[in-house]
Amino acid sequence: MTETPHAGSMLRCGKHLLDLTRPRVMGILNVTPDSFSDGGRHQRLDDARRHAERMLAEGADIIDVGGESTRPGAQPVALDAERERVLPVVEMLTREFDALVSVDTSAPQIITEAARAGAGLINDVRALTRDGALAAAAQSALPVCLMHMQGEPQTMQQAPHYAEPIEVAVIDFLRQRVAACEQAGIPRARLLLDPGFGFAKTLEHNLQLLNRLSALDALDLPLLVGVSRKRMIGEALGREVSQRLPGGLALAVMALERGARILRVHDVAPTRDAIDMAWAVLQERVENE
Ligand code: 9MG
Repeated sequence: MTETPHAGSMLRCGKHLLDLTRPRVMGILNVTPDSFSDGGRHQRLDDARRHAERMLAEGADIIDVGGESTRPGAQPVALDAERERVLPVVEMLTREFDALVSVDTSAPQIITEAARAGAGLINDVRALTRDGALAAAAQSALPVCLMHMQGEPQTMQQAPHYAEPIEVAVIDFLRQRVAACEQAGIPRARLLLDPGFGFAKTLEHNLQLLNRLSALDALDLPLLVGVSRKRMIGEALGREVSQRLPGGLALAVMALERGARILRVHDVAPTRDAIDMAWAVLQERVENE
């Protein structure tokens, strides 16, 4: 367990200040066609508003808005479609709820436009590797979550392989991306890291990575973890997506104990309770040992 807060435990996210000395919940708001009704722009915005309002009421600290599916096998999305899905939602959530909005994107244009629309955080599963993404993120002045992945969502689950132990591969990759960010003018104090559960990883890789998550302490940056409803739960327990909540809560608590400070989830209320309960136990250990 990470007992001392990171130097960067207060994260400036646009006009919001995120205190990472206690665990935070990031609620997932997918605005992809498979997640929302196709009843037109107003209907989509209404659906997004209702879903976000519920997650905020249940205790979400951040709403992560994404217009590109990154599930294994997913096709890339055209820039105009991503813009049309994401930007009105970011704008609405910041204006109507004053919410801390994160944008799940790899596109430099969306990074720039989302920052203008009020986003407070960039969540990039491609760790700013797209042409122009480093510069756009540097210019936005927003914090960035850099995630580990090998290849692209379309093909990443076709026999993922690592020459070294999985946590070593993840740490090496993230260390290189942190260096690239610093070179591009994004200071370490604006970075979060994510080991990328389910991204180019077998079940064995995912289980090992969770067991060895504390090894990422070597990078001394706050950790974000997403395990909610993921295939690793289905594979380990034989559960369909709709039956994966208990497995996801177990993984979230284990990730918290191994240093994660932001949990990216679909089910906000049960996750809030699970991690707040686990945190109370962990704090007792810190205070009384
Ligand atoms: C967009 N997205 C899907 N899964 C994710 C995960 O595990 N982490 C982050 N940062 N983003 C994710």
